[in-house]
Amino acid sequence: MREAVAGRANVEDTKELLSYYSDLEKLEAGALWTVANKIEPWFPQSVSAPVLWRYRDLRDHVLRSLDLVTAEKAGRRVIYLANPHRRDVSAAVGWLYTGLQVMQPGEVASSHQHSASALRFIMEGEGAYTVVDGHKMTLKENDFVLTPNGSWHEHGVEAQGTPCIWQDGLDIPLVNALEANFFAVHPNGRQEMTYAVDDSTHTYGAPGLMPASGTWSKSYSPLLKYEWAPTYDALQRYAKAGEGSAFDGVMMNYINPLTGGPVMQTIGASMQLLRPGERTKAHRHTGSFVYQVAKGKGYSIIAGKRFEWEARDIFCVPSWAVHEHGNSSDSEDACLFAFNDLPVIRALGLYREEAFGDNGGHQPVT
Ligand code: 1HN
Repeated sequence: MREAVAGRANVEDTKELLSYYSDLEKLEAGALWTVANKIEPWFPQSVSAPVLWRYRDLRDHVLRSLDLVTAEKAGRRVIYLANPHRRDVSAAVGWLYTGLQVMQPGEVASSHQHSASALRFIMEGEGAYTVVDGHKMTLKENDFVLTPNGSWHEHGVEAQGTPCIWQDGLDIPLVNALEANFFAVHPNGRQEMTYAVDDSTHTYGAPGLMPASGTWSKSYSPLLKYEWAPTYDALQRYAKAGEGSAFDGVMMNYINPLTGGPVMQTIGASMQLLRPGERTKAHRHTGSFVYQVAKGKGYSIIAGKRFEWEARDIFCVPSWAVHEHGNSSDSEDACLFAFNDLPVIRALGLYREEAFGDNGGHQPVT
């Protein structure tokens, strides 16, 4: 790939050079100028395509898996979402994985740990719970729960519950790309539930408050479950207090309350509210995002392609793709949950953001 720009590689092939390249190749070596323009793009070139996965298309297939495999045999009964250009690494976008997990009432999946960090966003059903290092958390629709890297975790649905479906999000493609992934099955299959049910949220989940005594010694966030009701309430209050962002609407990050930073070392998460008729300005930034529509109906334009979404649909925005979101209702708000790899991008000094064009800001949809 030659480029006629000063500072870029622009070497024409000659007979001598071609034979030189083949000599180098035999020695597992090569001339940088033959690949330099490709490996040093002018701006990020995401391999991932923007994709919308419609829940109404997937839901029946997810439920079908209940009859086809046991949770025991499958380990986890999950339908993963594949990016058409990233099939080799089971990534939904960039280095992020996502899937839909389903469990029957009375089922418990065995406890395990891995180096990948994981999260769940609850989509439907009654009676789901997750246990993380002995902390049992009950889960309802639109609750968000962490299973940080290295923590023992297992999921289940109470016998008197209903089939439950949730979205899993992991950085597993990243951890595998870094060749740093370990996995272990819990020696007893199940963990002891050593703490009061929901103690994490009861202790660390009150906004603006921290327990006056006690210490937290783990490296991960002491708040492991973020419930929907206070999240939605916080967004509505924030919406009353100001305009929010022209690019993101009324958006709040889920945080580790001890650090104020992202929920996990490698994964950040947010919830954003788009007011009735709101349409955000288009922008782009580095970092990959997986969204789930928590509420409402709308559309996103991602890299020039329009996707119409409704509650429970999942879609992705690849790194540096120009994107904007719109709420297509004139009376209801819309909420988008998202998780991303921004903590990694920022820790490596790779965050960049840029406004794109100008659509006049918060324009009503016409
Ligand atoms: C995992 O541990 C879970 O714990 C779900 O429920 C999905 C996908 C890849 C690797 C590990 C879980 C997963 C996963």
